[in-house]
Amino acid sequence: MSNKDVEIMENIYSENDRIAERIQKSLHEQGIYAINVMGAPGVGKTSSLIKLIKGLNGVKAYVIEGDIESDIDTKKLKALDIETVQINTGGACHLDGILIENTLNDLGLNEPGVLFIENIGNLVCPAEFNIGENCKMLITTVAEGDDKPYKYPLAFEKAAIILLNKIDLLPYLDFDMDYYIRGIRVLNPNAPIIKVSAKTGAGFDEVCEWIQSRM
Ligand SMILES: Nc1nc2c(ncn2[C@@H]2O[C@H](COP(=O)(O)OP(=O)(O)OP(=O)(O)O)[C@@H](O)[C@H]2O)c(=O)[nH]1
Ligand SMILES: [Mg+2]
Repeated sequence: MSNKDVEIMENIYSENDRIAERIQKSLHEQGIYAINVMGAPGVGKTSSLIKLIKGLNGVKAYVIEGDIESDIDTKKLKALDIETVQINTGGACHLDGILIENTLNDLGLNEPGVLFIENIGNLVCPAEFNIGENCKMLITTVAEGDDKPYKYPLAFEKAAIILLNKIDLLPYLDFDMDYYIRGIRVLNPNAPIIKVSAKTGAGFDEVCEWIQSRM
């Protein structure tokens, strides 16, 4: 990358951070706690949101769904009466501040609660952009392999909480739990790592307690 390219990238990041701060302030004033949900395609982001929103009984929940194409996840959530709006990036691999700011009005946040923002399925780019969230939640799975913290460090480093999903599949896989956790701890000494299954519901009580303690 040339010096000019580096300068342009720095400007993009700092402009995005400025917008993200504005979103954060506005959400805070409205009593909204925002969680940026990151993870590779198919790790169970939408399935986990469904479990979490059910578990956060009594807390008003809103969702922004980020996808490159389609409104499949939004339809799934709306069928469960969860207030959801869709963002389609049409190719971009992550959500950014402008996209979120332009979408918030469509959500009509009318009471305090929690806003889950399901980022584009991608273990790399979403970690680079703040979108006005209070914290980042990373979802990984036993099916992706135990080496992911070593290969895709930034998402693990930035996460305030890490869910290891699909633990119901552990009997069928060679997943070295110690190796996985050691890889995370080098990058991120403190984030809780919670083993969950969005299929059986295991582990989600603990995640809900963590969210409520942060709100
Ligand atoms: N066995 C098992 N399957 C799961 C679990 N969680 C999700 N799945 C399945 O994994 C697939 C993907 O789940 P989604 O919730 O759509 O994943 P996602 O991360 O939202 O996917 P994208 O939005 O496409 O990136 C679906 O077939 C789910 O039923 C789990 O804990 N165990
Ligand atoms: Mg999804």
